[in-house]
Amino acid sequence: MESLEYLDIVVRGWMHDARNKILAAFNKDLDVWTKSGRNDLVTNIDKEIEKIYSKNIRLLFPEANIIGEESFTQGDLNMNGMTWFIDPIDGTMNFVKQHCHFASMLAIYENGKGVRGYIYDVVGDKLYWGGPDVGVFCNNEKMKDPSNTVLRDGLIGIGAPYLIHNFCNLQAVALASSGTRMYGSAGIQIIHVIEGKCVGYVSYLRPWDFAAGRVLAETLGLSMKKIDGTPLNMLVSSDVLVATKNAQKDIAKLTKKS
Ligand code: 2AM
Ligand code: CA
Ligand code: CA
Ligand code: CA
Repeated sequence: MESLEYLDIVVRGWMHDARNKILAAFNKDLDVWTKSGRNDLVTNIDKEIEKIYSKNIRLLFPEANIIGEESFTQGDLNMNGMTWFIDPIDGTMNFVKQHCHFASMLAIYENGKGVRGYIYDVVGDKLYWGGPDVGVFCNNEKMKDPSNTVLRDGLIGIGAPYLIHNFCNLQAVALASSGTRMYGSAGIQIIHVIEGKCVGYVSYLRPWDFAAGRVLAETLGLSMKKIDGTPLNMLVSSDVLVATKNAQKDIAKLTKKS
């Protein structure tokens, strides 16, 4: 990759354009379809934004792998060379029902290593972006590493199905924390962890849900792994725990195999 600094300007521009399209859609009728079930929605805006991101990426990097939620087909996936992950709207249910609490996300990996993550809190107009060589920014402001708070002293984000079904004994984790939060958007919940507003977030996630967050979280000294402490596979959906290093240790003591 030639100039990451230039690429950041370009990608941030794409995301600002996407934001304008998404906000304009609040005043129009949406086309909404269900995917795997009635809780899993996609709209014409999700599809449109992903198409625009893909087209922009292809123009600059014709050879790159693109793994996007709305165009994903299970096939011969690999992470050789450059790979982009696209989640055009993360928290589509919130986009449709609340007009807030959703994000737009992009990530860049080179030979499997995270290079850039971009998570845009669209309604809050806060774009969190960066990577290991530059650090993490919120818009133009450099972020500090969040403090290494223990579970007992912090809020924990948990995906609703995991808490309801007590996956891996997560109800004990919720009880040991200062409180539990659920916002229905992985991107928004990961923002809360990198900002130090929550000590962790755990959910079942797909690669485009956690690709950007992983780059930002690890750059800020947070842990992002499976609940059992094993590394994430960027091409596989799994349980994901992003947390301060201390909270990760506390959670490891309370969780069990499910
Ligand atoms: P999405 O809105 O981009 O689909 C809560 O639903 C969070 O989990 C959202 O970030 C959502 O991303 C993600 N998620 C992952 N798999 C999902 C699924 N099968 N159904 C609904 N949400 C899913
Ligand atoms: Ca979806
Ligand atoms: Ca998502
Ligand atoms: Ca999505």
